[in-house]
Amino acid sequence: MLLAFGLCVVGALAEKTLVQRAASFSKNVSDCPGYSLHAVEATGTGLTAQLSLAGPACNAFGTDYQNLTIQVTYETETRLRVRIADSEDSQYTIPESVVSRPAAPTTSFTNSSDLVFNFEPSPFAFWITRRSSPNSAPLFDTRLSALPETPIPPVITGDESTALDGFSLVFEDQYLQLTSSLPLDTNIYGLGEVIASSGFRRNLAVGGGSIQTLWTRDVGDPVDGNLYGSHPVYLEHRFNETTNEAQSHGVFLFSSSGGDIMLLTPPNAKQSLVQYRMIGGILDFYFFSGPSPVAVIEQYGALVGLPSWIPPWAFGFHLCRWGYTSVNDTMEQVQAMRAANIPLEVMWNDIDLYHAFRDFTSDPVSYPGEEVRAFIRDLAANNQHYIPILDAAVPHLTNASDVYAPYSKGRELDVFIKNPDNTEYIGQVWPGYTVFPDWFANATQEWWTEAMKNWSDGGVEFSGIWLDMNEASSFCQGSCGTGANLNDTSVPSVQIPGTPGNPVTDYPECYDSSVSGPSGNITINGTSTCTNSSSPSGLSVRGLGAGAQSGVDLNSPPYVIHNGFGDLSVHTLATNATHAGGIVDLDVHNMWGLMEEKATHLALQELQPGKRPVIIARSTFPSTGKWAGHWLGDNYSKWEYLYYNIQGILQFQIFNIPFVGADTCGFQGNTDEELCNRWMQLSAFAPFFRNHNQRGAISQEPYRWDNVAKASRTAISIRYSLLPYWMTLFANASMRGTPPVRALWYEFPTESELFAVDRQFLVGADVLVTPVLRPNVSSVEGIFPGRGQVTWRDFYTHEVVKASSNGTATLSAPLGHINVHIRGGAALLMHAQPAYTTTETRGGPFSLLVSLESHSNAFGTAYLDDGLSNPPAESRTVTFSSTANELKISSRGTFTVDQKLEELTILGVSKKPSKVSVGGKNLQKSSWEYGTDVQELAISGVSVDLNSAETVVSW
Ligand code: MIG
Repeated sequence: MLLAFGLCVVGALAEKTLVQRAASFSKNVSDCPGYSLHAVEATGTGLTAQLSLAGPACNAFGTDYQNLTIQVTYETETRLRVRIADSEDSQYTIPESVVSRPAAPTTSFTNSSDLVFNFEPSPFAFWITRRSSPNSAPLFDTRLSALPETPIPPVITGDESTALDGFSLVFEDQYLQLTSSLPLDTNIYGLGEVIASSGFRRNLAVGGGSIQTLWTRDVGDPVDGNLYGSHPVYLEHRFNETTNEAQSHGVFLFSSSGGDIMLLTPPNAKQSLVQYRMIGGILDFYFFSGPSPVAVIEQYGALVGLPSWIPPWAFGFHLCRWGYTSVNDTMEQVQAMRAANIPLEVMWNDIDLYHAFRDFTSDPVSYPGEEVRAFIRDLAANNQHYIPILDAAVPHLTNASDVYAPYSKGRELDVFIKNPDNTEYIGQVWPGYTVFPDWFANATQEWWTEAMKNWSDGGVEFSGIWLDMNEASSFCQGSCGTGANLNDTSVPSVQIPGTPGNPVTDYPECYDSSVSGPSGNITINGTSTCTNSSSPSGLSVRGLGAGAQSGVDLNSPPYVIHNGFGDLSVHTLATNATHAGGIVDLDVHNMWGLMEEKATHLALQELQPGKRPVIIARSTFPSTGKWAGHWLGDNYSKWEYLYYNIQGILQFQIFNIPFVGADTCGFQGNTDEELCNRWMQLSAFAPFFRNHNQRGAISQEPYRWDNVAKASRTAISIRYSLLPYWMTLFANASMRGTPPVRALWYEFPTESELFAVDRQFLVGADVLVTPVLRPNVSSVEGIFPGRGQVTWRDFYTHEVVKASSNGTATLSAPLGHINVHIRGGAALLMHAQPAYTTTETRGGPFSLLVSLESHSNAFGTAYLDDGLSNPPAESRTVTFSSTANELKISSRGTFTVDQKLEELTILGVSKKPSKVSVGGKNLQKSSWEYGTDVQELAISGVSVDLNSAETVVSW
């Protein structure tokens, strides 16, 4: 059967394939001699030294290099680089043109850095300590004395390659291994992209662990398998109960190579381990000293590049599906949303838009260019936007009667990836046989920009771009051109979901379509047939050890990484596909998506000068955030995936790709009313908010069910009122790499009960979201950080949460209600009149919500600009700082804010004031009210100019 490996098709929820692997892993590596160090030289910014192989080559999975060069650079006070490379420089390294990094330091941080590089020469090993706490365990430690002495049997039963023995440094052409010890009780977050069964905090349970395989892969959201993006970076948090000291740091391996990162805690071990097993490239490590988790993420962003500026409209609600059959069908969605009064900001089209699945086209019958243009202009007239899909593969069309310019022009400019013999590399995707842009070729950018321009000129006047299939995905294994009839443009139709023979039949856990009907279109609460609500039917978790199918292909490196598809060329380009300059895809596979994102961003900058490009992409790599945001791919319409949504958002905050969100209501399978209701509400608190659905599944636009419509209106109006807060958080991301969405422990790093919490999240520091993640319940339990020292107020009622002694509280959560709480001490600038679009919302007045901590203080800032220019030419920062009976609003910057602050709500005012004044003038009694129950002072009918340097409000 031609099924596309579970991609876009309804299938098992998670892969269960356990594949045969080489049986002698540990033996190979235990013979490796390691290296000894000599010729150390101090440089102005660190040191360099030579490493030579310390004994006979082991050639475990390739050929050992005799000589290596190590360079240690104290790049800043918080960032240390340890680069180990073959002295002959023949291994692949990522060029500056793909990921540019800050210039080399000009001053010496050798003695001021909080990170200290220590080493022993023979066998060579290094460890990293903190200058500020010299007696703590090293942050990273490759010494054999720090690692287990005896061989460790396979940690994953049945997968011999998870046995460990021999921890020397191995540096071969096709295998690089480095192992560090980690404290037993440490906490690791990041490494990706993954949906981890263990949750946001990675599994380091004794006798187990997890493997992060680095190989970008087009696969519908398996649990614990490698998927779309490759991110060899982790955030580690250590907490000492005795001293109550908490510190975070980060470790990043700058490599595009395929590999496995093993996170393991052997049984009976004294330590946990992280082991890197890379099949190419060099060992180029960066360490970030934190010491707060937010600082680690900022330090990583400063290295790889800060996230792009996001315009306000991108925070609006986006609607998409695969299966809108025509421009009229698409237009009807826009009308239906309007009729239901559910805000719609951005309408999308999937590949239905295309003529014969071809990039840069629109179908002459169902999506005629001029009709698409008229439709998009209508949207624009209503302050709405349009985003179309753009697939990675370009159809290979040589028939003279069927001219397709993107191909013929690209061929002329020599922009496509080649076979080793210099012929065109041919793959196969929706349009049939395809070629793939080679981002390393000289003319590719120019060609891509022009193709995008022609597309837009032809009617598809996009505001932003959706980049799909860029892992890069190809439906055949290896080159499919060889010996094939390339004029055959037939599409492998059986792969398309929703066509006869491939119906979409799945429903959320506990949904009984025989009772509730196959349409799911019911308007009562309680669609669930689960008798108890404890947990949805568990999803099967893929065994940790998947990998090669059987045997080793000549094109496959001897060490078989745990790629979920087995052979590296399955469902993607062949590893020997060749880029300009002779680079083989094996070395750069993981960066194809990033390079396309960069090219698309640069194209948008050229086509829409001065505007902030909006790109949502599937395959990501370090620095993608500079160019694009991300959606979490082909998730399932299942309750479990509603939960996974949260860890996905948190993970991409670490990666500095903060503009992220899931397919709301679920992509694969059919959703139901209740799941869609909860999901619309959760996603209203995610950075990127889009409802997207698979072809052939039941419709799930939010207007389809009355109660989903209602829940959506409520949540979207809160979202739009919080837009100034989102814009501020994202400005801080673009200026400093500060993560907009945070795990609870980031703000409370000494509260160990929070380290594994991933069913709640914080938007910024001050907005705590506690969503319902299971069916058929009307309450939810949440934890309220601060151990009783922090006041959390309900966003809707302003009541203070009364948590039990362990910090938890059970909250009422009927369908249509999402719990949101405001932290004591917060001051949030908001829009007073959330409207149908963000443009209209932004045109209205502001309001301010102040929540005094313990009746005494609050603080907040708001960043304001025109929302358009890139980078912002002018901006303004307004600071709100409050004591028990006074609020100071100070403002600085060059941007002029037209809208006035008209309403202020101050919570935690302990008694009714006798008078209230704004800017020195007493307010009339009718302009303010005091509510004793929730200690709320509500001021209205004022008009505070946010441009004036200082305004004092007192009571
Ligand atoms: O092979 O364009 O993840 O969002 O709807 C499937 C059709 C191709 C995969 C994307 C999904 C999109 C679908 N695409």
